[in-house]
Amino acid sequence: MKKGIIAGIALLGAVAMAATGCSGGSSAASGGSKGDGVVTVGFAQTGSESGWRSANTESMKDAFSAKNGFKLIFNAADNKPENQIAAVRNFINQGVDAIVIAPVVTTGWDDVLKEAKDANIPVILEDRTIDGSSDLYKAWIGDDFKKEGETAGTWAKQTLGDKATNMVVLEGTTGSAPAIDRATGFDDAIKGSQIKKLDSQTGNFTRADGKTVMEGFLQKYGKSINLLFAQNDDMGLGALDAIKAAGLTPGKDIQIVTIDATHDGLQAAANGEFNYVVECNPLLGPTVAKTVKDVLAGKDVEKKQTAVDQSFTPEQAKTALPDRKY
Ligand code: GZL
Repeated sequence: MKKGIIAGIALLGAVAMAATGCSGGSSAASGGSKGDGVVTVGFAQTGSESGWRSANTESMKDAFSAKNGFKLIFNAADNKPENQIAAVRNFINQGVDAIVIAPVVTTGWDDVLKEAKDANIPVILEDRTIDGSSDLYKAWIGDDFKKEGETAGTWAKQTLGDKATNMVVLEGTTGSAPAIDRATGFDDAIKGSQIKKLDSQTGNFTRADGKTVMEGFLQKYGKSINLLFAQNDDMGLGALDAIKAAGLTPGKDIQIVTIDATHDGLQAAANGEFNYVVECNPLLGPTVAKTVKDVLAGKDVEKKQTAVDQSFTPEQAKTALPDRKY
């Protein structure tokens, strides 16, 4: 499989993309339009669970705008897989030119994606991945969740790993690719350290659930907690409220590492409340839109296009904040 960095794509809110493999384009040589030059795209988004999701939705809506030659039919599934599958079936019934999906969870996609394939409607995945056969979609554009977990875990091991450390974990949406892969990457990275996982529970990538679950951790483990790994900023931000309400100082009594690097997450780092933040760039819209047009024009497209992410200490967060696009 060909692998390389595609840095030359002209993207607004550019993210450098690493590309792997190729897939055959669609047979729709006309560019997919109904003869009016407008490409109709159904986009099945997860919902509006976090700041990251809001930034991703904005990026996608900007990229799939009328001025760029698209008619976007947008659906947010309230993080319910059944809603998302129903939305995709609806797009198929409407005869859209292409379907883009940010899959809430990795499972349950084979049947509806086969229906899309039978209807000759190309599917492109953005953000999250699925377990189904890669023959069922033309391309995936997103971030390397396992690497994000490894980066967070490596920081934790280097910072705390040489002394007895009790950790709690706020997991993302159960069954979602980021929750699965971030946990795998983090756990691999802390192997051999003295970091002990006291508990791990889903906070559904939301602030509210992050706060509630952290309250439970604090009631159960109290001051014995030394480290929180929150699989996204929003759950970490919710946990801050619980930690302060318990009379503890976040970033000191409990060190916190999170993933996303949204504006609020970097602000928490700049304030010294988060100790390390790993980026997961949500500005995927331009690359996804270019991929849709290339597929509809029958061009070969990269099967996997991975955004290049960075990470931030509190000092690096302070420096980065003024120029952040999300
Ligand atoms: C990651 C994305 C995750 C974010 C969360 O690419 O799927 O979903 O980390 C978001 O903030 O809710």
